[in-house]
Amino acid sequence: MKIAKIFAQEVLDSRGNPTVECSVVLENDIKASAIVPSGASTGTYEAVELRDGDMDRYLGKGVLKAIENVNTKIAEVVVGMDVEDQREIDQAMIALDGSSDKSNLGANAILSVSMACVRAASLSQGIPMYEYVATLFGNSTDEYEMPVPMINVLNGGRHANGASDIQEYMFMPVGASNIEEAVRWGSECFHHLGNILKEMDFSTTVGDEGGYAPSLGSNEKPLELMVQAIKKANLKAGEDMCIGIDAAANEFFEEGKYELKADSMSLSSEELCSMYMEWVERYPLILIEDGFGEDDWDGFVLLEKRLGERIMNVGDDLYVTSIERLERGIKEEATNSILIKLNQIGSVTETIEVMKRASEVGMKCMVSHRSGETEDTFLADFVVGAGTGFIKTGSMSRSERVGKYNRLMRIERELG
Ligand code: 2PG
Ligand code: MG
Repeated sequence: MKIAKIFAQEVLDSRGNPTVECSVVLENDIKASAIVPSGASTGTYEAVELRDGDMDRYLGKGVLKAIENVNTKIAEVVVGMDVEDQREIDQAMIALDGSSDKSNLGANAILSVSMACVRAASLSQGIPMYEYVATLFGNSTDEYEMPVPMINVLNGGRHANGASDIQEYMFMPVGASNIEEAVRWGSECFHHLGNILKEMDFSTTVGDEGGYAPSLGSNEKPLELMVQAIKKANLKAGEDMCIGIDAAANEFFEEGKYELKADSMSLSSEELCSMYMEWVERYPLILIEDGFGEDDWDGFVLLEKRLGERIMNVGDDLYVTSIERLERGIKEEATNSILIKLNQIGSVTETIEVMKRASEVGMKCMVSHRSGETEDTFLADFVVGAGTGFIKTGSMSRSERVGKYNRLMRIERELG
């Protein structure tokens, strides 16, 4: 079905900052919209999120230029195209932009159109979006693999001022038999953790991704409290429920050292790697994301050599969902897993390309939200269609996070 019209508008993300919502109208009058999210601990090599820089509007964070680009330049190229030609649509926008980092039109402008087209095409075909996404991946539409959620219950780093240096501590219900059980276990552990914090007189206010953000005075303490919460929930730590962390180590890498303020420690890559190894011995820690800074390839390689057989060693800022950086990671055997964020690269087609390449070489893909999220649950359908097994979408609080879990449970019920 041909695209009759596209238009964008400014809406707010979960931090109250402007972001781009795009609507696509087809010639059969079907209309669909999508909203792009926005990160805080962004990697240097991410595609460019176009912001107006006009300090009189939203402290410079307005996205009116990106919206103008959708409504004029992109509309001129995309209107009249077949909405099911996702690759052609994305390629046309990439060519129109002409830069290597989407800095002309803005990755936020391009991705909003790209995502809205996926949703419009699925509506036009009268199928659920996850099914349409499965066809984009070339996956079977008879069987679906539901993802293991990575539930970020303790927020630190750039997502919670004054909390841990490590950005995220996540429950991973690996032993749950389905999403409904995984979500219930996650919620129960989250609330037990809250009670433990309360009893210890720590704050239970939440950070950007809905996890608690207490000042525990140590980066290790959260792991200990999470194990307590797992036990309180009558689950087996390491079997039913495991733990993952996103160090987002780039954010505490200063002049060649990893500065862990909560522990008053300044560590080399090697020392940091040893710290992770101790944690893996002591806790049911099965995943470490961005254990090192985005240019510290040696750090990742070291961790991969030492722990690659035991844990998921995930690159996020390291790869920024870019095929070039992924190829380097494959060559150097830097990690065994990759975090996937649509807005790091800026189009659905390029995201799929990266995920397929990673899967081809046996790497695991974790599809991820951003810390500035929206009510759009695109990600839930996307991960089910992709069938790559993991979704990272925040805590069991705040609707922009829980919305994705709710959508996953609805999909599961729909699939029976
Ligand atoms: C991350 C993300 C999402 P941000 O580092 O993985 O949790 O954070 O969106 O701020 O980059
Ligand atoms: Mg990360």
